[in-house]
Parts: sequence; C-alpha cells; structure tokens
Amino acid sequence: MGAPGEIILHGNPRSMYSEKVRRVLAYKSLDWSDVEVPALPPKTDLIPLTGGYRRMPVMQIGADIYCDSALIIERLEQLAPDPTVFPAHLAGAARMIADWVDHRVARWAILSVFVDMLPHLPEPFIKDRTELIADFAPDRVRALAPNAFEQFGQFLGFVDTALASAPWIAGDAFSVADAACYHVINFARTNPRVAAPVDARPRVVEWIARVGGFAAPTVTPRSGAYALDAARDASPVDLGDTADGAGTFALGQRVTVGADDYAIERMEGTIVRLSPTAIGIARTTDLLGETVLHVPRLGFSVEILA
Ligand SMILES: N[C@@H](CCC(=O)N[C@@H](CS)C(=O)NCC(=O)O)C(=O)O
Repeated sequence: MGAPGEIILHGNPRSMYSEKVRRVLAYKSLDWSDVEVPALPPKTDLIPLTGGYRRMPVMQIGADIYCDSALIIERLEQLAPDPTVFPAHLAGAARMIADWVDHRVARWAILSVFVDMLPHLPEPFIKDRTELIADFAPDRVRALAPNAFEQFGQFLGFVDTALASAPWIAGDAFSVADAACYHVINFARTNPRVAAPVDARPRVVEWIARVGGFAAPTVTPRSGAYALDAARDASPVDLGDTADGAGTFALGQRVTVGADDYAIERMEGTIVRLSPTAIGIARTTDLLGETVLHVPRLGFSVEILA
C-alpha cells in the first residue's frame, strides 16, 4: 500500500526528461519514490497505469497518473508552491523556453549524441526508436547529426548569453526554464565531442554545477508491482478542475487523448478534470479500478468520441 500523497516517479536514470523533473523535485526538497521503467516495451508495469502511454517520465500519486514532464512539474508546483519554479515575473517566458527546449533543442542534442552511439546500440533499440521517430533511423541520424550539432551550438550561445546578464536562464530566479535547459545539456555532455563546446563556456559550466548541486531529497526505490498496488488501493483526488475556460470540452465527455508528436498511442476515458491547461480522464480497469490519467493540453490532442 502506497503512503498517502507519495510521489512515485516512473522514469529511468538515463531518461533526460526524467532528469528535468528530478531537478525540480530536488529544488523543492520533495522526497519521492523511484520506479525504474525499462527502455523498451513491453513496459508491463507502466502501461496498465497509463492505458497505453509509454514515455517517461510519468508521475503517480495514488490513483492519479500524470503524463509529460511539463504537466508533472505544474502539479508539483501546486503541491509545493514554495520555492516556486514559476516565479510570477518570469513564468510566461520560462514556460515558453521550456517548451522550445523540450520539443526542439532536445532533438538536436539527441541526434548529436546518438550518431556516435549507433555502432554500440542494440538492434531492438534502434528498431523501436526508428518506429517512434523516423529521423532516428541510422541513415537519417547520420545525415542530420552534423547540422543538429551546429544548432545545438547556437542554443548553447543563447544559454551563455542569458547567463551573462542573470544568474538563471529566465532571469533572477531558478525556474522551469533552468530545469529544461539543464536536462538536455546534461544529456549532451555524456558524449565528449558534444561536451566540448559546453565545457568551453565557464558560465554554463558553473550554472550546471549549481542546478546539478541542489541537495538530494530522499529517493526510495520501488517496484512496478508496488506502484500498481498503490493505484489499486487509492481513489483519484478531486482537484476541483471543472472547466477549460473556452468551453471546448466538458466534464463527462468520452474522449481519447494522445501526444501529438511521437509515441502517439491514444488513451480513452471520460473527462473528470478540466482546466485551461490540463485534462484528466477517468479509466476503469479490472486490474486497478478507477484511475485518472492527466495530460497537458499543450502537446496533446483530445478527440471527442461520437
Ligand atoms: N514531452 C515528453 C517527452 C518524454 C520523452 O520523450 N521521454 C523519452 C525518454 S527521455 C521516452 O519516453 N522515449 C520513449 C520511451 O522510452 O519509450 C515529456 O516532457 O515528458
């Protein structure tokens, strides 16, 4: 049985987007439980929780399941607003920077690193990632990597310039923008060739040490079976979200939701949480009873079932 309010993060030590969330958990001094998700399907302990969503990270609090690092961090902010990762005077820019980094810069970093890993990657891994993203086919990676590395260098220039005038990416306070820039740079640095232009920038190196150096909270390893029990034993929490502002969707509608970029499997359920930025759908399964799957509106599509 999971502890009430226990934050369970389904991720992987090598998952860059999981690291983004881990930085926020550390900044907020939030203890959390760690369920390691395998790199390849079938992700037998994750899929029953999500109904199909396979990406990492996923956050679980009891019977509430949160997809996507952006939404996970918004929920962490609601749970523990102090210290904030959305300082009021920086929040708009910080959210936009984070989205740009996650959806554009991350791909430059992955291609730059991936090209040198290709000879060492197991065939099933390459096959799986090529099915997810056509540009991850080995020939495409080799063709795209030089320009991706160049683009990544442009991004590093932006980071360096930002840090020349302020201690943090978006200004005078740590924000979600730092967590987003950090996770791609931290991943890129695993490759010495890609690390070189990072290490040539002392301001960036000093900032990496600050973001990476937040005191580590207590992390409790948990099994996938533990997480499934925690979902089965809990009931979804009423977040009080009942309208999206625009009237596009309504509580009680039967919908499918899915990411709009890759790993686009769709999950079906009934809308039970609705805000201008997020949607929660209730799903009932024999294994877990009722759970609520929360997805962000940005980066996900919602389709109403007839
Ligand atoms: N927009 C998503 C991206 C998540 C993502 O692509 N995660 C990678 C791992 S870092 C992933 O799940 N890849 C496919 C897989 O592992 O099955 C987020 O911010 O959480």
